[in-house]
Amino acid sequence: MLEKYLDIGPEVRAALADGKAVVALESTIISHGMPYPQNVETALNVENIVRAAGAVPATIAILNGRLKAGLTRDEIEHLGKTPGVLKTSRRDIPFIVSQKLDGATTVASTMIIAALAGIRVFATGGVGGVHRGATETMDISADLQELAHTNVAVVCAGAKSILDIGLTLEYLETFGVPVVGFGTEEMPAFYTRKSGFKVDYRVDSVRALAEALKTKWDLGLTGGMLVTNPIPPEFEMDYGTITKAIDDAVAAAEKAGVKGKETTPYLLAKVKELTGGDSLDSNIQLVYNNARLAAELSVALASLK
Ligand code: PSU
Ligand code: MN
Repeated sequence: MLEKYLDIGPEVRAALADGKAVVALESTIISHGMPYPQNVETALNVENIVRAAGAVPATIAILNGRLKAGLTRDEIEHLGKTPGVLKTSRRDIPFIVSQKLDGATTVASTMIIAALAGIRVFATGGVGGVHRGATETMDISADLQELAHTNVAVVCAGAKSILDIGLTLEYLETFGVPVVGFGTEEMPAFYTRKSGFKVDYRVDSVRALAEALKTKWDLGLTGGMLVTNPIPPEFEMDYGTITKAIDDAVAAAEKAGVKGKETTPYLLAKVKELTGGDSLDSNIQLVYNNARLAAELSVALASLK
């Protein structure tokens, strides 16, 4: 049944069959999160970082209506330079697939396809969350419901303050999603190591993280875990600069009447524009840092009996 929809790349398939470490990677970050050619370059470097840490990368997308776990270099290049590839979250999958379209997968849909393929660890930059003003707009990313239900650990650099980080944490608590700080008590805020909010658990070793995940799933506690990994200090942005850019981006989005699935890409692009490219450098570096940790986590998880 699954073969009807899902293609697992040969390298990924072999690793999964041997019980070896595999790391899922998303593709909305390629098509909507970064400009060409940095997006393609970053996606390929991320794959190499995962390999160097002893795991197999599985970049995930929908191509020509096929769910893909593991892309070729040409497929990554195609996603990176084709304008208008559809941002695909959970609700979009049936249409992108049945109409044989290309879709760049968000955290939510990457988790879905990873789980179908049997991949348990996923690295990205930032996750979606509860937007500022959500008490009025009800704009809450489908990523959070996916974390509530789908058994994939997501390694990220925390949440951007384009979101309401406090409400995002409340929402995750309600749905039983553990939020872990890797080497930190404080939830990182993507471009900065601090956000002013505490994580639920600080974990200092990859082994301890793998044991917590295994325990969760052994006990039938379905759903994911949000592993937040602070940006390395040397790539951190100035707090005042990024906060101002984000506030201005949120105000611009409101003024322009941006809604629905356009909101996050609009805010990301605006922040990039307002910080004159500095935020892109930080963004790339934190993704590399997350890829490394996810690969180590996946290796540790594969070694637990
Ligand atoms: N946050 C980022 N970078 C991103 C995204 C979010 O810092 O690239 C992307 C991810 O693919 C995430 C999606 O899953 O945006 C969330 O979109 P929405 O808020 O529409 O659910
Ligand atoms: Mn939304």
